[in-house]
Amino acid sequence: MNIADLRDRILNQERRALARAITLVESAREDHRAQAAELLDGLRGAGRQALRIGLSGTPGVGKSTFIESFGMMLTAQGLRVAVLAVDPSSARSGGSILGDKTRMERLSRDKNAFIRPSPSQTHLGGVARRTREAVALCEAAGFDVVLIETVGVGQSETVVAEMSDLFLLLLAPAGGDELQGVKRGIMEMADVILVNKADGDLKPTAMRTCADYAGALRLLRKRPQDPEGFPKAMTVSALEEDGLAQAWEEMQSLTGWRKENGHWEGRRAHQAQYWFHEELRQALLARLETKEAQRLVAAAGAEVAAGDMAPTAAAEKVLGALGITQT
Ligand SMILES: Nc1nc2c(ncn2[C@@H]2O[C@H](COP(=O)(O)OP(=O)(O)OP(=O)(O)O)[C@@H](O)[C@H]2O)c(=O)[nH]1
Ligand SMILES: [Mg+2]
Repeated sequence: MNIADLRDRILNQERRALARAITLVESAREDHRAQAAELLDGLRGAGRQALRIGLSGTPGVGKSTFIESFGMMLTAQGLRVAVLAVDPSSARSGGSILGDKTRMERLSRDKNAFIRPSPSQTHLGGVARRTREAVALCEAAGFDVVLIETVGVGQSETVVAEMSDLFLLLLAPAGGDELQGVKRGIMEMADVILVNKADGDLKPTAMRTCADYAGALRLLRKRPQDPEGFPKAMTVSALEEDGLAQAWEEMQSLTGWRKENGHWEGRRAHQAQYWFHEELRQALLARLETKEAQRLVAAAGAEVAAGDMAPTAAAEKVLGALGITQT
């Protein structure tokens, strides 16, 4: 594969080159990893930036429907929109590709849109790296907006929030005064909460739910990266394409404010550092998973169990033998 050629074709906004490059960054093969690194390095200088929007929501809340409606609205304005997904459950990946292709039927046929299903990977760290690299490729290919979707399970919201400029939380209308068991940590990540399905019989419930969340958001600690009035809760109907333009306006106004006040660059710099630390941590953990390391760990573990060595000393010994620390 000619990496310089692939680079030029991506900068030239060729979708097939982009698709091919994403396949390359998804590959775990060592030679592919090296080529991917070369490609990403070559594209960094292009300096293209998209608005990265993370979107999370539980199954059935309407993520696919929202992305289709919202995406179509943006492409109608002449914007180029890429859609990526972080799906930590490999079991679901196969099905969601098919499901989403049918649910995002109009968007997937739009020449200004690019939809890439999640790679089937169980290891969230691997998914995170690949998605991050896919985002960078989409930016280099001149997309204006990159939507990164995740179904709200476990750590995947954090992964998506840490690679997004804006984080949207999609919620369903809920009866009663229960705040749908949304974890505080997830609420704290949200820039805009969208209560979906605000249509037909569900509309009054959606409005009440929205008011509940607006109240809950006001109780959270004020974040420096927010202007007055943010984070914000709003109602939308992805199905009836209602409230989407308002939501987009709010996102743009928040983005504009953050750019003017240095928070946009600040957030990206912070995220780059976060991912550096994650990569470092994972590389170190991977060093402990080699056969040689496992053997050393087992031997030192046996000595510790027998009371022949202290835990700290044993850990130091293994790290030293692996060349991670000086002995
Ligand atoms: N009434 C109403 N129904 C909606 C709306 N948005 C989505 N739905 C319906 O909700 C169901 C689930 O929508 P999806 O878009 O597939 O939801 P999802 O969040 O992508 O679901 P998963 O991919 O399974 O996580 C479908 O039957 C949609 O038609 C809406 O705005 N109003
Ligand atoms: Mg879906």
